[in-house]
Amino acid sequence: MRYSAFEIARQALSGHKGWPRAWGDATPKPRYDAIVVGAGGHGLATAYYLGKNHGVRNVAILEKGWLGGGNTGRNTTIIRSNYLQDPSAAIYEKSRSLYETLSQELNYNVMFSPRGVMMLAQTEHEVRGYLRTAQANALQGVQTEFIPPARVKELCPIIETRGPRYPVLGALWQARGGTARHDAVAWGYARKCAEMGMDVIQQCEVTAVRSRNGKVTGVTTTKGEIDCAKLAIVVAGHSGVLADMAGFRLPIESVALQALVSEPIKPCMDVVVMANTVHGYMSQSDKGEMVIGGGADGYNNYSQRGSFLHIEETVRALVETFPMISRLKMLRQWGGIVDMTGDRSPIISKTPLGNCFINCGWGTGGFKAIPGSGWATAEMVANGEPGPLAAEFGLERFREGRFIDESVAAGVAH
Ligand code: FAD
Ligand code: PYC
Repeated sequence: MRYSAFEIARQALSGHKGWPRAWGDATPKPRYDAIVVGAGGHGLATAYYLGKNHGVRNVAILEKGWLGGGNTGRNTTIIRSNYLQDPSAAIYEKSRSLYETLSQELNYNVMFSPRGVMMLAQTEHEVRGYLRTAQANALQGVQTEFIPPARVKELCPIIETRGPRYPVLGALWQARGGTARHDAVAWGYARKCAEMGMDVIQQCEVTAVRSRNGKVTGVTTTKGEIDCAKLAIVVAGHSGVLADMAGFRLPIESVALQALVSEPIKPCMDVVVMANTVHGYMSQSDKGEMVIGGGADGYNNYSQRGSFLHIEETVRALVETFPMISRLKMLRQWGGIVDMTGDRSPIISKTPLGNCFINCGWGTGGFKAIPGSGWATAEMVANGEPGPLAAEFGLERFREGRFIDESVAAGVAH
């Protein structure tokens, strides 16, 4: 069923009791052309573009919990493409541009809000870094600019630009960056996958990867054995666990990254601000809550909560730049397990196991990448080889020392 204003009016006549389920409770079939492990944004987008762009529709998406319950439903939803290196700018900008029309494409309101993202420069070092990024972005066709403190204040009046420790010296500004509703992105893709006849199977944990003669043959799950011709592992913080099942190792560390929200207040900020020196980032949700995030834990773990230290540090850091938040009550806090690579760039790659592919390593910054990453991963799974968007993100770069260093653009201290 197409969602529309007309349909809402029609459904109102029957008390809104006639809406069909957005996706069903599928029972696994014995075999699929492709299985995607992980129903986060990246897994669902991979399945969607497999169907839409490549006509591969006999697909199951297996999720051990509920869809979007991993990092996709836990992030602070910042979307931008102001990365330094060419391969990163290409995939993040592809993604950002797909976000522009995603609601129309999925016929599902993902609430993309291109309100503008600024990354504050609060040291001379950051000024030089962001000037360099702005120049690189100009060459890459990504629209960003370096703006002076007066413009920062104009765009975001609640910022204290004068200090005390770190005055604002300018900012890297991307006017078409912004936010989207995170779980709506997962729900929108899931609904379209189901519409194409794919099986979205929740509460179905993959516990083993089966293979013969060096090629994947299927997976063992808590709902039984399922065969497949191709397997895509898209499980973010659990990538190392799945890679272990498939018989290879990854250069990934899993750590907790956390966020918190304040009580709702009246609209006071209509841009997204990342303050990477004092270390915190903030935006205001449509409900009025201030959405706040800080750094990742300094140790590896799988607990989806994060340490208390970071809550205090993040809020303390932000109070310097936004003194008005000192009077806010914080409502709730949560964490997600992010998958970090050494160069802070993702892995979209074939693996040592034949017909088994992996998408991971988005670390602290993969929400913004969901549509572009799904597009690129689907292309790789369908053709057996990475296409132009994914070509530089192969696992072999770690062996060859061909890093794509994005530790500054990642914006989150780790
Ligand atoms: P996930 O959404 O984590 O999905 C992976 C899924 O795999 C999970 O649902 C999990 O249950 C499932 N799974 C795991 N093991 C198995 C198994 N054995 N069998 C079946 N299923 C399995 N990015 C941004 O761009 N902007 C931000 O502002 C931003 N803020 C963030 C803030 C926080 C607090 C966190 C934690 C992350 C943030 N990120 C941000 C990063 C972003 O959330 C992630 O990079 C992105 O969501 C990863 O998506 P995914 O689909 O790969 O992973
Ligand atoms: O990648 O923009 C980002 C981000 C902000 C907060 C966490 N990640």
